[in-house]
Amino acid sequence: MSDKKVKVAKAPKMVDPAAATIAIASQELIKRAQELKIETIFDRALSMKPCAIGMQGTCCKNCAMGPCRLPLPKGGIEGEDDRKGLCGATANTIAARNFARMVAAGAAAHSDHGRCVAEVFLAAARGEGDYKIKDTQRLLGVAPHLGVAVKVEVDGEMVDRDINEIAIEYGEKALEEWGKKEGTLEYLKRAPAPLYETWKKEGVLPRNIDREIVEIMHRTHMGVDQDYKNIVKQCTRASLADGWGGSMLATDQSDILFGSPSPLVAESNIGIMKEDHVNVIVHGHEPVLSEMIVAVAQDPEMIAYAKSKGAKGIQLGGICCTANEILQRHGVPPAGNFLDQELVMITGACDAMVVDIQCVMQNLANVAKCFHTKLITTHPIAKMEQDNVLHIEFDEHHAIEDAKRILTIAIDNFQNRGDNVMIPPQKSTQIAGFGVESIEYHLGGTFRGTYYTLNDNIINGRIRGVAGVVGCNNARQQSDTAHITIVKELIKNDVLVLSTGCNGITCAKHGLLQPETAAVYCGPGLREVCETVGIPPILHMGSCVDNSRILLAATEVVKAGGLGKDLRDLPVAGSAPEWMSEKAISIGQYFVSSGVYTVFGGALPVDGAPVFQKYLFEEMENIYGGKWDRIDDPIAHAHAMIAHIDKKRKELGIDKARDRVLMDMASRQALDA
Ligand code: BF8
Repeated sequence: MSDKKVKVAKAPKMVDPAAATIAIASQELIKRAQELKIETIFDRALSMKPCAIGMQGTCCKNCAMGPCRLPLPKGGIEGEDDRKGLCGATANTIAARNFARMVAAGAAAHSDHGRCVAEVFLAAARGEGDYKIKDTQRLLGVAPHLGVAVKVEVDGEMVDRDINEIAIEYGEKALEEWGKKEGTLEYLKRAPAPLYETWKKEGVLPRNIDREIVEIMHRTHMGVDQDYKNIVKQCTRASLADGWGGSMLATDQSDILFGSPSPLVAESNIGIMKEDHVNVIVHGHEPVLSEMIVAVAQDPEMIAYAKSKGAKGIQLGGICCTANEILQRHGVPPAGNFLDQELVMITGACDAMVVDIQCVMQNLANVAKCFHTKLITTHPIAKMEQDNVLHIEFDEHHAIEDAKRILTIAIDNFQNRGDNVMIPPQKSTQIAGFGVESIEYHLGGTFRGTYYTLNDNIINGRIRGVAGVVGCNNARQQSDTAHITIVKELIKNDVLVLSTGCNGITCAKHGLLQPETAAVYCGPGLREVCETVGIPPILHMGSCVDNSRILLAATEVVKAGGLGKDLRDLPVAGSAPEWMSEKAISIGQYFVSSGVYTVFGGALPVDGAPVFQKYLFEEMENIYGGKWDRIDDPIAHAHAMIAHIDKKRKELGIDKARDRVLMDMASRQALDA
C-alpha cells in the first residue's frame, strides 16, 4: 500500500439557510440550491472571507509600488500614527482616497444611468424613436429649474409655450449638465437657500457632473491630493453632482417620460412567479428597456403567442432597482431584492432574465447553466464573458422591436422547462409609488397644500421625525434582518420612514408596506396619522436614483414652515442598514453634505484611519450639519437615529409637544372608555 497522501477535494461549505436570511422563500430556495449542488452567494460568503486590511480602508493599490497595506494595530494607535506607504502616504490619505474612489464610482453609476435617460428623453422630445413623453404637467413643473420658460409673450400677453419646444429645450439643457463649460449645476438651487449658501461658501458647488467624477480619479492618482480634508471636499462636490444632479435628473426625466408614480397596489416576493405563465424577470437599473418590456408584455399578440406555447400568460417580475422603476409606475411586482437574484432562477421557472446595468452578479450565468433560463444582457457597457449568455443590444430607436424579440425568446423557452420547478408560495401585498407630489396629496393641507399636515404632525409630536432608510442587502450579514429590525423600531417610535432601493423591496417582501402595518407596529402617534390618511408608515419612494425624491421631500418640509430653515434643522435621519454598493457611499456622502445624520450598518472601510474617520463621523457636522456613523446592531442603529431626531426636536423647541400629544391620546382613550 502506498503511503502517498491522496488529496481529497474539500466539500464546499454550505450556509445554514436560516442564518443566511430571514426571508422564508429565500431560505427555501437556498436549501433547494444546496440539494441541487448549486452554489450561491450565501455559500461563497462562508468560504471567502473579506480582506481585513481592505475592510479598514487602508490598502493602497493606486500605483505599482504597492499594494501598500497599513493595518490598524490591535488596540489602536498609541502616540503618533507613523504608518505610511512607500511614497509616504498616510493611513488618512489612503483611506480618504479609497473612500473618494467609491464616491466617484457610485456617482458615475447613478449619473451615467441619468445620462442614458436624458438621451432617450431628448430623442423622445424630438419625436425620434419609440418613446413618447407622458407627464407634461411634471415637465412644466421642473422646466423652470433648468431656466426653461413655460410661457412666452405674444402680442404683449403671456401665453403657454408649445410643450414640444419646452421638452426639447429642457432635454438639451439637462444633457448639458453633464459637461457644461461654465457655471455650476442648475438643480442645486432647488435646495433650501441656507444649504445652497453653505455649499457656495465651502466652494463645493459642482461645476458639471462628469468633471467632478473625473477630478476624483485625478486627485487620487499617485502623488496628487494628499490632504484627507481636501479629498473629502471633492467627495462632497461629486456626490452633490449625483444627488442634486445626475440622480435628480434621472428621476425627473424618467417621471416625465414614463409617468410620475402615484400610490398603487402590487404584490411582492418570489411567490409572484407563476408555474403556468412565462416568467420574465427584469433586473438592473435603467427604466428605459423595462418600460418597453412592460408595454410589449401587455400586447394581445404577445399574450396569444404565449398561450400558443402552452402558457396561460406572461408574468413579469423585477429584481433590484429595475423592479422599483416598473413597480412604482405600473405595479409590476418585485420578485426580490439584490440577494434574491440567483434564487429566482433556482425556482426552475425563470424563462428569461433580462439584465441591464448595476448590481447584476456574474454568477447568474453559472446558475442559468443549471436550468433552462435564458440570461440576456442588453446594455453595451455590461456584457458577460460566459458563453451561455445572450447579448441583445437594446436601442431606443427600435425599442419595441427589441422588447418583442426578447419576450419571444422567453416565450419560446417556456416549453424547455424541466419538471424541476419549485416556486415558494410566499408573497405579500404592498402599496408603493410614493413621490414628492403624492406625499403632498396625502400629507398636505386641504386648503394650504404643501406639506402642511406632515409638518403639523411633526410639530405636535404625533410624528416624532422622518427617516430615510435605503440601500442594499449584503451577504456578510443575515439578509433582511437589519432592514426590518431598524424600520420596525423606527415606526414603533413614531418615526415615519421613507424608503428606496432594496430596502423598499425588503419591506414589501416582509409585508410592511401596507396601511395595516400601522396598527400592528406603529407607536400611537404615527398610527393615528397613518390611519387617518390611509397610508403605510413606510412610504416606498422608488429606486436608488430616487433618493433625490427624499432630498426634495425634505426640502418641501422646510418650505412648509415651522421646522427651521435648512435640512440640518429637521428632525430627520438617514440609514443604509445592509449597504454593499459604491453607490451607497455616494448617497451617504450627499445626504451628509446636505445636512442629514446618516448611519450605515456593516463594515465601512474608514476605521483603519481613525483621524479621517473622526472627520467623517464628527467634524463634517460642523460644516454641513450632517455626519456619518456606523452602527451594526440594528436596535442601537435605530435608537441613534431617534436620539438625533430628538436632539433636533429640542433645538426646534418642539420636544415638549410630545408629552401633550401622548396625554391627548391617553385622555381620549379614557374618555372613550
Ligand atoms: O441601486 S439598493 S443592491 S439594487 S445599489 Fe443595488 Fe444596493 Fe439594491 Fe439599486 Ni441601490
